[in-house]
Amino acid sequence: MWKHLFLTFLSLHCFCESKSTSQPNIIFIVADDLGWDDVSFHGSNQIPTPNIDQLANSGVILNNYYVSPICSPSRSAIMTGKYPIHTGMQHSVLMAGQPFGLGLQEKLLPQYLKELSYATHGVGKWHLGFYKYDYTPTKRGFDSFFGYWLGAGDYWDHSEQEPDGWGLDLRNNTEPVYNQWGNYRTNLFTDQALDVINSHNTSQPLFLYLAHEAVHSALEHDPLQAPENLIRKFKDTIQDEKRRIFAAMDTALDQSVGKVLAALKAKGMYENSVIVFTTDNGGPANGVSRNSACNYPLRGTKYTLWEGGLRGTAFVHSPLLKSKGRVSMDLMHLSDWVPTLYGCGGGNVSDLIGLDGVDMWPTLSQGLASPRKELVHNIDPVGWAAALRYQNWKLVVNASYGPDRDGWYPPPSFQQNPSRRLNFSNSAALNPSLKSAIVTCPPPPAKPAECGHKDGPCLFNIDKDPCEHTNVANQEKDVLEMMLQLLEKYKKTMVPIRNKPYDHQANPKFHNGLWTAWCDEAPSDKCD
Ligand SMILES: [Ca+2]
Repeated sequence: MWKHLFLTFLSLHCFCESKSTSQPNIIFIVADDLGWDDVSFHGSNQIPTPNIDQLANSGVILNNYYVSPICSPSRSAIMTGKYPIHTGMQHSVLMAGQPFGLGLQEKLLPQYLKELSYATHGVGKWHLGFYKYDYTPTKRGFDSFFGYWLGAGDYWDHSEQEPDGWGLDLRNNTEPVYNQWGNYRTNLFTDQALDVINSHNTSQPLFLYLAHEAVHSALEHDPLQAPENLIRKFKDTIQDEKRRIFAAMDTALDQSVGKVLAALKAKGMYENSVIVFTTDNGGPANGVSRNSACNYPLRGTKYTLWEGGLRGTAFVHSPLLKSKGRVSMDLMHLSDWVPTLYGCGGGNVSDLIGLDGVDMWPTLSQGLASPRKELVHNIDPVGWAAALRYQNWKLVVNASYGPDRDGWYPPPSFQQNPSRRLNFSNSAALNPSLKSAIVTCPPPPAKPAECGHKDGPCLFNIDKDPCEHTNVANQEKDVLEMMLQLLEKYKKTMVPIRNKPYDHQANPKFHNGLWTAWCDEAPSDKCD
């Protein structure tokens, strides 16, 4: 009877749009550490991303869309629909030997969608905990998972090296995978995603979460890895060797998007699919884990609360969108995906309780005004660096990261080539959405505004000054005061951080060369 009632409810619900007669497939593609200027739809003429551009330009480009500045917090927000300050994931990332993960009391996106009868498959990166098997993807709502549990790894041999160990990190569900040595990760994960699509029983809606490693750096001693044939494509156009290899990594990602689209079309699933593409954080253009990504002209890098760390490259594409081929400037946060996709999949969004995310589907599909007026970028109780938005205003406090991360970093080999804009004028003629997707700013100031502990809070008008050239805290004292009060309000809602000290028993040398759920396999006194 319950099943009958459920199906009756589904038949009455509009799903994403009335055009759809069945629940849409949801294809959620996450790029890792992809910068603002690493896709050509944002203006880069260094690295063409034609497959990504095609979907972005004929979908809705999200140009006022925010992610967390680092991996684990972003992924926790995608999965839970909550700010990291409300799940304990607001400080740093999860390192290999730390016995914690995203809390088991949290309900995750694949669990929400399973309630709506979706098949749920994960491919690629997890990075939300694995010290016990209960924290791994197939215990948390995914029917299947093929990928890695840590934050990064070698693209060819699938090992991950962290300060206290080096071992294999590749899993098929919970089983180690030993036979993919030499298979380039971006292609390997693409092939897995195509297998999911090709073998899918279309009587059921599909949720495919494809979280690439691309374009994250690999191991510290060999951070940039790409197939030689792709690197050669840029031998005449990008002089800087690191940026050239990065361009090849980016190209492999772009090709993956094209293959996924082709598979959806071949299977007859495309017309009823919603494709989301998002980076998890801005590019680490300078400083630690530099991968030669680029956020120019935005300020700052991955790890920082500047726009270069937070303003995410993203779009949504679907034949089900009513108003498409446009750039959305509606404020959006990646915690919005849970309610947006839950509603799109046939769920009643009013059933969702305790989320920070809001249902953005009417905004994305029809261009209706965004229900979101404010968002918390982060509040880190270790050092109290914090930033939040209220409409066009951005407050930044206790944030200072040094000259490698606080500035503006043009792409390596970049030259002020007039064709950069000319090219996009031409492209924009083909699609009027493209031109407004490009953020342009005057040349940056010689000295960035300082917003560290000793400097006092900063205030930026992001609409007028998206590149954070000018701190207007002294000119807009009422706004500043209002936002400081807003920050205090959010501070009171924070939960404690979940991070735990490193456990050396996690070292793969104790586990047959594997990063594994060591607290189940061989519990130490640091396992709770
Ligand atoms: Ca990342």
